[in-house]
Amino acid sequence: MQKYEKLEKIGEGTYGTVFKGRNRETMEIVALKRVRLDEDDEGVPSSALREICLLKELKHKNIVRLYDVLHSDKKLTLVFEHCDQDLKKYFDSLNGEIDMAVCRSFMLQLLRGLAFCHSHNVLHRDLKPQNLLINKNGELKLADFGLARAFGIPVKCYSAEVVTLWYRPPDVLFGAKLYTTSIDMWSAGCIFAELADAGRPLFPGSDVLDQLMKIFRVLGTPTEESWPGVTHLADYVALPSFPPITSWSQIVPRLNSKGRDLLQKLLVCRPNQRISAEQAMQHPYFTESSSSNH
Ligand code: Z3R
Repeated sequence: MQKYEKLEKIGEGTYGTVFKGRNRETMEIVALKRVRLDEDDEGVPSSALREICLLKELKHKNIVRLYDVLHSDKKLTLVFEHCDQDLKKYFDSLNGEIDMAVCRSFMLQLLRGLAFCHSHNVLHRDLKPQNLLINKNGELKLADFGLARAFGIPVKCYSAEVVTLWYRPPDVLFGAKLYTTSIDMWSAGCIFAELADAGRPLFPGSDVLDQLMKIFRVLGTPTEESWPGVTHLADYVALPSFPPITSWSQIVPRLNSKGRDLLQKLLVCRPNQRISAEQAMQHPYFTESSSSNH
């Protein structure tokens, strides 16, 4: 840690506190993430360390670079590229108004980052506005990629804060244990709707059942017909049968029809029917002439 000077606190993440830092040799500003694992643990598992070290090779302009992994005294500090702010803080600064060109640009950058990680078989599993970082020049970068596989997703943050369920897909909420890239595509859909509504979350559930109910009230309750195998998932519970809504323009009024079409292709309950990041990047919503308001 002598290599870095710790500066002010900039955030609280799932695994620990994030500080601004400075490389004493190069004077470069970085983000230092001190990871706290279980109190009574024997230090950092070697499997987790190996996973994390592989993430240093994941280099893309829409992924927050992991520069260094510092492991000493059973403590782990991850040294990341520094960004100006996270999307959650950006939303707080908007006062309910977002430029739809910014919404589209952020969404395309989110998909580019996802497509890159997914092509390297790295999943995020816990995408949310707090780990999307933005710079003053309008760049968006995904933070904390691959950490969920190394450390798991706890129920509570190290700071005892509850981990949000708002961006979690129905298959995971029903206890599906097979994690695939489709999990991040659901989260991307929730974030897209939130971007289009200047930071108002789409499905702000308070617990697993409330989360599922909020989703099904919009998309309709899945059945064995619409989603073969759903009733066999580990934590499946029968819920009231809601029909799907017919008017997406009421859910995301500021999003044009191409944007609403993309959103519906992301927010599909049956995971293997969800659009991939690579396909989503090719959607007509992103073609230059698609800036219409209807
Ligand atoms: C890597 C991993 C997590 C974070 C990083 C870098 N930078 C973060 S969180 C951050 C958060 C802000 S500024 C930089 S904030 O001021 O918007 N909370």
